[in-house]
Amino acid sequence: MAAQTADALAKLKVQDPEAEKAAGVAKANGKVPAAEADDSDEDEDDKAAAGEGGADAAAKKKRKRKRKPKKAGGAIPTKQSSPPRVLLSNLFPSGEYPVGEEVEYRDENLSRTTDEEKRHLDRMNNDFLQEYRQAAEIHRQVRQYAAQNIKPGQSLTEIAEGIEDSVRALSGHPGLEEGDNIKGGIAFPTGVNLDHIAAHYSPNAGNKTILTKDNVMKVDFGVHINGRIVDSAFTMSFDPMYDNLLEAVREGTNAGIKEAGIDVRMGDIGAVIQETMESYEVEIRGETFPVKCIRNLNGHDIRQWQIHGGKSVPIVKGTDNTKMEEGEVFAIETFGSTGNGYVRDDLECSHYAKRVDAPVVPLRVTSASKLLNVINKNFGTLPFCRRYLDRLGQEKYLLGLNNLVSNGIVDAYPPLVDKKGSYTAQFEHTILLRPTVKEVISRGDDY
Ligand code: HZT
Ligand code: MN
Ligand code: MN
Repeated sequence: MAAQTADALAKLKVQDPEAEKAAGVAKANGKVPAAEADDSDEDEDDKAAAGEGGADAAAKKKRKRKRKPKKAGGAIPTKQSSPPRVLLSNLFPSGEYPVGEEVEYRDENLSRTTDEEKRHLDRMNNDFLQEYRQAAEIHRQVRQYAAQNIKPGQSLTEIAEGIEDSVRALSGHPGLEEGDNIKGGIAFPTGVNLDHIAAHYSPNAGNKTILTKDNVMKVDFGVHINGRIVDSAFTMSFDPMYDNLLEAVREGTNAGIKEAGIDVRMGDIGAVIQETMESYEVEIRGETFPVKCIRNLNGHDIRQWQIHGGKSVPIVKGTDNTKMEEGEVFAIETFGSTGNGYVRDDLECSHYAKRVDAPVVPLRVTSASKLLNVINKNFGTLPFCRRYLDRLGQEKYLLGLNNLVSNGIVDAYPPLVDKKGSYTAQFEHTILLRPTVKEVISRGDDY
């Protein structure tokens, strides 16, 4: 059995399936927060209108209609603000979060959906599921605001910080007190990757880069609740010239998601992604380019507190016979390019993460040892960036940070770039291989 399932089993908090049904589960795509769906005021109005409560109910209804909607003074808000600042748990007081897109398994795994033993396993995972769904709903609400409000002329710093402030507010963990990011919050640095930069670019202090109408920007951010990480990304542009590139990659990712499942081989997933994406071409300023998969980028499994668990999901055809397994979580992400379809490390590094298997060694450089304490308290094994150290008040930490990297305690993730002048796009979703169904946890009405 996969580690995640075993971990969830240990908690063994069995929920009453009938109570669960009665509470009603809001659908991610329907976008109905439980706080609104369960509105008791409306229930009373309905009764009065149906003549159920008689004259008393009718009078009550009148009083209610005249009363001004409650404001401030401790009332729990029922809708998200703009920019998003309302704690998500206040929008879902029942603790039941919207379900992602549930997809039945195929072929010999179709019977899992109705299998009693599998349904039992699924119910035992309720805490795990609600944590994932909460993180996913935060991702949807934050990216909806981001996609609608990011405009040419803004700086990449402004854009990244806007997303990060929203994630902190909705997850309730501002991350400025020690250990503040432990229950939930930012799972890894916000990637704001322009044009030929495919991944792992986030501005460091002093970066003055401004987004223009000609850029193709990949926005990749992560939200976690109790270490359950939702990793999802989209691409935005302001010129329809790039539409085919974006569509090729969006469809590549969707093909990969469709193919994914329990006992499915990684190589088969890579093959359908490549077939789908490379059936497109894109014309940019009069020149036609085939859309190529970036062959040295891939998706990955996700474990609790661990953004990559060791399994890779290729995005080109190959010979990887490794299978996906029950209980595993995967980030299905694909990248297309008008360039080489191959990336290399370049530019100043922003992303870092403490290794899960970091050796415990005495550190002779004082700044390294002090920085490691800060990392342990604030990020654990979750990736972080230089800006997150800055806002915690850390100064002159680069020597210490580089020392942790050379000691194999911290990994550096420099930006990954294709050929200069090329354009790259990315779409990414997190999926759960539940015992009964595949749940595309981060699916929204946007992508
Ligand atoms: C590394 C550092 C981060 C994981 C994929 C990814 C963004 O390229 C095995 C396969 C955040 C994530 C990661 F700060 N990477 N997803 N979203 N980046 S990866 C990788 O290093 S490891 C892919
Ligand atoms: Mn990502
Ligand atoms: Mn990823």
